[in-house]
Order: sequence, then structure tokens, then C-alpha cells
Amino acid sequence: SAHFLAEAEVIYPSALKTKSVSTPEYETVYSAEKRTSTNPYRWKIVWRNLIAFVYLHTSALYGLYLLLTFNQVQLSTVLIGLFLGFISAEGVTAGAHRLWSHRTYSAKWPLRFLLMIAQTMAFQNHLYEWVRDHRVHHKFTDTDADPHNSRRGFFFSHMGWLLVRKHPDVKLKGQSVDMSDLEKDWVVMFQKKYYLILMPVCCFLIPALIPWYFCDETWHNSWYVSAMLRYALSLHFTWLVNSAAHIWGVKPYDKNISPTENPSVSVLTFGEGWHNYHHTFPWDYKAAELGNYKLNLTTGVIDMFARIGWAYDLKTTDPELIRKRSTRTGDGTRQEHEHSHEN
Ligand code: ST9
Ligand code: ZN
Ligand code: ZN
Repeated sequence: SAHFLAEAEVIYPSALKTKSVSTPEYETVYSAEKRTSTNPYRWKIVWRNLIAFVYLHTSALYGLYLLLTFNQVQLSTVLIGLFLGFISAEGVTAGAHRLWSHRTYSAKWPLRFLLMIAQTMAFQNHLYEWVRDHRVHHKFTDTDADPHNSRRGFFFSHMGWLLVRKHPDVKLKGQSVDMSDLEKDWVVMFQKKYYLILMPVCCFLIPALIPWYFCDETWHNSWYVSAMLRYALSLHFTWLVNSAAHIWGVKPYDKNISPTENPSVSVLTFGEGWHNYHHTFPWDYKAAELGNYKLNLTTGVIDMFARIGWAYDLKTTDPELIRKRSTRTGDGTRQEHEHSHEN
């Protein structure tokens, strides 16, 4: 999708300078590269993305500055930004992640449509691409085929992976991931087809228009706070799942994998920081052992839609299975819990 971009080669062994190699050719080159093992990764910066990220971060910092010099930005603008940030986060957590990537529950089309619009507001690529990358992340965690392989360091797994071409293993091994369920979902295919119109409208235009039109905010403040700052923060909170929650924290369920239990990330992502649990039991709609809404607001949102029948077939994990598994593979930090719901 991004082939028309300008790009520069940073570290790129001259022997590998072919731009688009065919699969067999690549495999030969790659295994030769692996044998010599001088440069396991080939970094090719995507300048369009780098420039866009520089603009986004400069604008977001300026938005933060406007916000901190209180008299400039209206309170209603801040509240609208927070609200839209929350809605877009649910599009990612309840939608892209727990519904479409992992099928932890089923949803009627009105809920799928709402989640799709919310996820479009989050601009983290369309659902089809997001889910494909995420399924590949789970299937090939911490290998070259993992799009945000955490072995390549904090920065790469956080945002660096969006600034360079993917490792060829991602594309090669990624082909083994079944995407037919998404291809059958008209909501997903509709978003994919119209993404280049829907995304700018939902992520930038509407969030900037609302405070300006309804609250007499200046267009300037509206743009930098409700559009830029809101978007940048939601990206960084999301990215922390791939960076921080693959580095820092305990591993009560499986000590042999990098994902951790990270309460701070859980707060910032409405429940997606219980990542050791999630990688061990990915089918659980709570993405955590416990259903505590305070540290997992997304579970509360799904439960709410379950109450009105829009979400159904919520999948969870048998406590006995969790106990056995953590005894066998955990790091010993799991507390025995009362399994009565404490919400
Ligand atoms: C963003 C995504 O931020 C964040 C995702 C985070 C995930 C977190 C998960 C944690 C759990 C949930 C947390 C919730 C948190 C809640 C929020 C709280 C506030 N499999 O990609 P291309 C093939 S996006 C199989 O162009 P390049 C495929 O054939 C931010 N095949 O590769 C494809 O063609 P097509 C905004 C794959 O050229 C072809 O390769 N967006 C796979 O290397 C080319 O693919 C951006 O910044 C695969 N996985 O470029 C733009 N992948 O698509 C980012 C690829 O036609 N993207 N293929 O089928 C790009 O510009 C480019 O993708 C690139 C790589 C430069 C990164
Ligand atoms: Zn996941
Ligand atoms: Zn992960």
C-alpha cells in the first residue's frame, strides 16, 4: 500500500540492494544473510511517515502548550478531546482488538458499525491491516515475522516499526494467517474500500469541527488540541502495549514469553496492559484474568453492549485452567483470586 513513497536506505548491505525481490530469491538472500549474521535487519526509512510523525508530534506539543497556558483553550474543547479519545480507544480495544483480531465475542452489525467508525477515528490503519498485523504479532511474537518485534528494542516496538519497511518475514510468514472471516464482514470491507475518505473525516475533520462549531472555540485551538494532541496521545498509549507491556512487569501466566502484566499501561489503554494474560489466553474477552472495570473499562463497555444484546457469545477462561497453566509456566507472582466478580 505504501510503495509509492519516497524512501532512503540507511543500513542496507550492497549485496541486497534489489528493490522488490521475488520470494525464492529473497529466501536465498535472507538465509545467506542469516549465516553471515552481520545485519539481521534491513532498515529502509519511509520518509512520508517520518515527516508526518514529525508534524504530528510538533503539533501535539504545541497543543499541549496551548492547553497548559489555560486561558487559551476552552474547557469544553478539552472535554470533547477526552471524550473522542475514549471513543476512538474503544474502537481499537473493543473493536479492532477484542472483536475482530481475536473474536473474543460476537457483535450485531450496529455495534460493528459503531466500533468501525470509532476505530477509523483512531487512525491506526484500517481494520483489515490492523488485524492482519496483530494476528501475525500473536502467531510469531518476538521473531522477525512479528511486525513490532520487541527484541528490536523499545523504540522499534513502540513506533519505529511504522517508520521503516517491514521485515520480509512479516510478509512471507504473514501469508499463513487466515483473514477470511474479515473478508466476509461487510463492515470491515466497507471501511477498507473507503478508508482514504473515512479516515481524514473521522480522525481529523470531525474532531476539529466539533469544538469550533458547537463551542465557539477557535479553529486553531480546535485543530491542535482536539485533533492533533488527542490523536498523538492515543497513538502513544496504544504503542505502550507493544513496547512497555513487552518489557516491564511480572509474568504470572507464562514466564517464557516477553509480554507482561503492566497496570499503568492498563489504565492508559482501558484494560489492554494485562498482556502476559492476553498472550497466554488470547480468546478471553476481558483480555485479563479479572473483570475489574477500573483497570479494564473496555470489559465494562462490552458487558454493557451484552446487556442490550448487541454483543453476545462472550468467551472467557476457566479459572481452573488459569490456575494449572500459571502453576506450570508462570513466574510465581499470580495471586489466588476470589472468582466472584468484584465489579
Ligand atoms: C498504528 C498501528 O499506530 C498501531 C497498532 C498497535 C497494535 C497494538 C496491539 C495491542 C493490543 C491492543 C491495544 C489497544 C490500545 C488502546 C488505545 C488506547 C488509547 N501479514 O504494510 P506494507 C504484505 S498505525 C501478511 O505497505 P511496507 C501485504 O501483501 C499509525 N502480509 O509494508 C502488503 O500489501 P497489501 C498510522 C503482510 O511496504 C504488503 O506486504 N499509520 C503483512 O514494508 C505491503 O505492506 C501509519 O503510520 C502482514 N502482517 O511498509 C502508517 N504486512 O496491504 C503505517 C504486510 O496490499 N504503515 N504484508 O496486502 C505504513 O506506512 C507501512 O505499513 C510501513 C511498512 C511503512 C510501516
Ligand atoms: Zn492481541
Ligand atoms: Zn503483544
